[in-house]
Amino acid sequence: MARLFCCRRATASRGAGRHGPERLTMEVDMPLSEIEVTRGIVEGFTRDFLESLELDVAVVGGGPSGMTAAHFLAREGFKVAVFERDLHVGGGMWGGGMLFPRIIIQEEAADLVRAFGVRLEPFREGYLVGNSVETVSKCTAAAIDAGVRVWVGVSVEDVMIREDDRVAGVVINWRAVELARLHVDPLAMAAGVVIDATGHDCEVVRTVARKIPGARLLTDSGAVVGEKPMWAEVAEGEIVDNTREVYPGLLVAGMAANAVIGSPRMGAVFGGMFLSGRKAASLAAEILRR
Ligand code: 48F
Repeated sequence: MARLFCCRRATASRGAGRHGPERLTMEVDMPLSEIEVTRGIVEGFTRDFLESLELDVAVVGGGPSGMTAAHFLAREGFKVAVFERDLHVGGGMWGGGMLFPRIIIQEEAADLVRAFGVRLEPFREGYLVGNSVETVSKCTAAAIDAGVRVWVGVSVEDVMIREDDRVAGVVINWRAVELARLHVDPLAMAAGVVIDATGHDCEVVRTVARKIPGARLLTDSGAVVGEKPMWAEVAEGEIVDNTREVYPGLLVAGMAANAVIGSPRMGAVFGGMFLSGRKAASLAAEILRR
């Protein structure tokens, strides 16, 4: 235990503190090898990476919809990983509305969010206010506890396809490689279902639409429509319905669902994101069980 307080040369001369003099003056042998640090990191990473090569579900984007979808799938026992290009998950939640770190959750989603341990404060009838930092942190902790593996700093730049152009996995590279525009070939992970939870840009769906000749999405228009300007009530009213399989093996969740179908954006209102994530999880589970 004392190892935590001192290292070999740091014998305390601070005198008796709250913890008593003995502990502070104890000399501790704490061998520390940079090589073992490196080995621990590379071995742990490699084990997890290899275990992720064949997933049930690959979730692209670690915002509220992606983390929620991943959480519910992991709870059902599916092997699920989230790929997030930032160094942190949470997507657009951290900054709340215009950097005021608060988000609005509607009554309909309150139980779901509270089940992650998040405290919500009732505001007006039907509206609850959450602290965005608390919401991200607790949702993330709950997802990881449920068994979700999260890869940060990793961008999904393409998908794998198989017979009939069915989406069969994700093609990944380091975000740093992407930013530096280095010509480095990516790697790939197979997945029974891919969920595009990339937010406003609906990047995975756009990639499929761009790269598969004649690809028709399973939507009314058959193509990516793009999000409409803000209209929170309509946006939140349509988001769960918009959450669906848009191409064989590819689902959309969250703001990506609204962007693909052509519904409005909603600003710092997040209830629909969580409900959309939960619906994406149940659709993915249905596809996998089929
Ligand atoms: O944008 P984001 O939070 O998506 P969401 O779950 O939630 C939307 C809300 O945050 C907000 C809103 C609510 O009113 O409209 O915008 O739909 O999270 C999307 C995440 O996906 C990551 C991106 O960094 C962000 O954290 N992302 C986007 N493209 C890729 C990606 C990619 N190609 N590979 C990996 N991560």
